[in-house]
Amino acid sequence: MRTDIPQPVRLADYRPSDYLIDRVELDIKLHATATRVQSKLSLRPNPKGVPGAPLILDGDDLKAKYVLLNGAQIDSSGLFLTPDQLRLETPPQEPFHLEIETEIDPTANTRLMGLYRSGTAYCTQCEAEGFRRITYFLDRPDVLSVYTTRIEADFREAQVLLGNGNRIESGTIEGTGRHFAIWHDPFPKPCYLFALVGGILGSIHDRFVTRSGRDVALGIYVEPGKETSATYAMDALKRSMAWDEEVFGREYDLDVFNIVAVSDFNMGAMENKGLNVFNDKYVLASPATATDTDYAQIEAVIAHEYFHNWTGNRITCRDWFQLCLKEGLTVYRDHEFSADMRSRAVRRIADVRTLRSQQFPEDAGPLAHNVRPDTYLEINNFYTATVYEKGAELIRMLKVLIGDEAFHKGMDLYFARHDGTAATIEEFIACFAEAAKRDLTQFSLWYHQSGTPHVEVESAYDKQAQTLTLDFTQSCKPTPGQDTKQPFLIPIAFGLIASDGAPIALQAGGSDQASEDELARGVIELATTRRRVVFQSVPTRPVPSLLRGFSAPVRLGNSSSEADLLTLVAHDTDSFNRWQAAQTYATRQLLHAVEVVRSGRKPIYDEAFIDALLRVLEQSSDPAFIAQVITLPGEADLAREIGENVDPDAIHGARKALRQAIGEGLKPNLLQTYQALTSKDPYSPDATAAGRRALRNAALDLFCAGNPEEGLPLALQQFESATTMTDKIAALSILTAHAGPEREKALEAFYATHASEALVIDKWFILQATIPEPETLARVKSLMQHAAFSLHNPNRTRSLIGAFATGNQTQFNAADGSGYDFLAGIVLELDSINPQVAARLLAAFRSWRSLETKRQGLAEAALRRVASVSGLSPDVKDIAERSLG
Ligand code: 0A1
Ligand code: ZN
Repeated sequence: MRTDIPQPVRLADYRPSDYLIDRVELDIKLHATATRVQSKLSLRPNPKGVPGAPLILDGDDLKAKYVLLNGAQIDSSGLFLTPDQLRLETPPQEPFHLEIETEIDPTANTRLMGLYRSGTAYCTQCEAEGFRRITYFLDRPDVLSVYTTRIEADFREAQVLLGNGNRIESGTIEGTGRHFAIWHDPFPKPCYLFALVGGILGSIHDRFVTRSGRDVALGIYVEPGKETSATYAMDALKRSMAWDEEVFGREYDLDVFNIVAVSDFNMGAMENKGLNVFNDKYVLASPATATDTDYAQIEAVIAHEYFHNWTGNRITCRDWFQLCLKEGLTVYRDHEFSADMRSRAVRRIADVRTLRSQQFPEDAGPLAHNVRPDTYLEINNFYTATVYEKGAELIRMLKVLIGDEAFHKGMDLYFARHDGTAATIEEFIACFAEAAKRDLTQFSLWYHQSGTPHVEVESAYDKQAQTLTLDFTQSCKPTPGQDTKQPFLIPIAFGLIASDGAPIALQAGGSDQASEDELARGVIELATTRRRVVFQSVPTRPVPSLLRGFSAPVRLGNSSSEADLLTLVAHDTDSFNRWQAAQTYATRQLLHAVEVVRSGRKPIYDEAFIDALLRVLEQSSDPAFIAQVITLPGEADLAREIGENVDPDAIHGARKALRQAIGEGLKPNLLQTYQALTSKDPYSPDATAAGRRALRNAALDLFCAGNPEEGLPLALQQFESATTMTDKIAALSILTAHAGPEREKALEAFYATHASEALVIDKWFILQATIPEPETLARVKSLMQHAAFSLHNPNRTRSLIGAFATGNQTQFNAADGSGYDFLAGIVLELDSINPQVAARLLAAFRSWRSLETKRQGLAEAALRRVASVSGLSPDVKDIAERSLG
């Protein structure tokens, strides 16, 4: 354990390592409680380092058995060894060898970093700083080494032995019941990409021939008996490999690519070279256990980890401040992949929903940080929506700014120039500046300034002069450590449409012109605090469609009239903005209703909005898109829009009332949609079939909201007869939202059917944790006593505790502070088991300052209670202190 007070790490202090490790030979003898790790390192002074500097290897909770320098014992005055460090005072100044043996206990490893046990397997997680929990090392991403790993284990305990790279040897050790495998990875890599797996695992196998003819053996390893549930993941893997060749010209580079799914994992998955380790949630799927959303996520995560082979592994990060170099770029790539595999418009809407619900609150609260941070206390806390999701938006924006051709030229240059190295964001951007022949200095500010810019647009049409004037203003609120901001470079994709929906041709004029280039691309570049753009020869009053496709991660103040919003909903050629216009309209209605509810009155909703939804519902095209349009903004979305003095109960009340009004107003239409989309086809996870299910279930949900007496029996019928988990969980979620004996009966029946499927039971926990009723906290507490619950399993913890804290706005934010107290208590309990997961749970407090005063006080008290405990992990301490900062 690192018990000393954590010191901030600063980007400004970066200097190259004083030593390099060219080769690593590991010999690992797996044992449940006493695994032996022998490490032979070939080191040399780094020509870029300080000559004669001591060699300081990182450790974390290690027990050293012996250390040899060039084969000999080291004089005790020259070697300092603690569980957290190995320090050699005067290392040789020419190449030398170090041999170290450590003993580690994978069974006691509840933090799930380093070598640990999950089910019937041994596995590792080394990013960001887990390798130092296996052996002493230069645990930093800019030290790249070639690894050869020998793994030895009792055959009965681990029939499967996997490592990075290609397997070069294997055999049994006569008379011992043990066997071994030797893996060699020819590609130099940082230690965070090291992995090994040993265990009793089932597997499926396939092949992929790359376009230059490399025949790659693909394997997916899962808990025995679950093999058939890995076939969709295998299919997604092959499609990812083909797509990366086609779209980015990237081929796979080893003869083997293995994926292992484990049930205990802190995050989604990990891109270890040639040996990805996954949270089994992102591998296992069958129609009876996984929803359409699960299938889509599996496809995306499989692609994400595979794409890291180039963006992350072949080119890695110089230091952890550059995390977005691999993560933002790889998320961008997986988004594009999913858009190509499914409906681009629907994927874009889903991605923006995620950005707004996960990243915008981060940017608006005390945990706001740059996409490229410049200081951290605990790097584990920077695997955030800002680094990942906003990081991906920056890449997308870059492409909008410089165009597709220059973007791909820049990517090719990046791959060619930096392959085999550990790079920085500056080096990455330089490739695009060069390819586009454009100065990207102002664009780079996106990486260095936190906060979500706000763009206001005033639009004025002059009938006489036939001109349209658009006045843009940008601003950005202060964020921690950044009181003032320089103007961002904001690309605003746009178009003008007439009130009948016809597109209007663009002609700029006057002194406030949009450039020819801007008009041709349909993108206005807002680079200053204010900008006016005037369009000439506009024959009728147009409706501007702005920020098409969500061309920049900003909040757009929208002063369009309701009539204009309806024009956009009906006619915009940009599907994203059609959806957005409906969301904006709904949000406006709901924000007004929240005020009405707060003043103790009953909200009334505008018929025109409900009519607009009806017209969308009547279109027969793209059910998945229609499902998105009729799904109202969530409670957390509304809280974010309100921004201050938030009352979660009023938001819940307003939203419930609108859902009821829609359900009542569109009763026959919703029922008709529901009935028309019944399918007798065999299950297919493809986007079209999934889209039909999405619309059918969204219609049922609204129907039940307005007509529970007729709706609930339908939901019950669907629950009982469903052949897919999508339909079953949709029905159960409707039943769960209504108190009564049916709910409890349905929940019991669901548990009884799926008790042996951990991933399905996670859904059962989520549903119960998110019931918006005052009794829920007691239910959550009693579910913690359920045999199926364990704080040691991250998926379980997230399903019950995480879902309560982030998915139950009214009960987590209960006015008496009980939700806050509960979470604080759990975080403290979990901190000694798994600090990484504990810290993530604590981040649920990130928006506490936007609450109304009484809740603010209670949330602050709970955070202070956590912060005041001594002996906190750096992970939890960092989140607690920054949240209060
Ligand atoms: N690089 C992985 C994310 C990841 C980060 C840290 C982990 O440690 C517990 C695990 C995974 C990715 O982006 O997929
Ligand atoms: Zn990643």
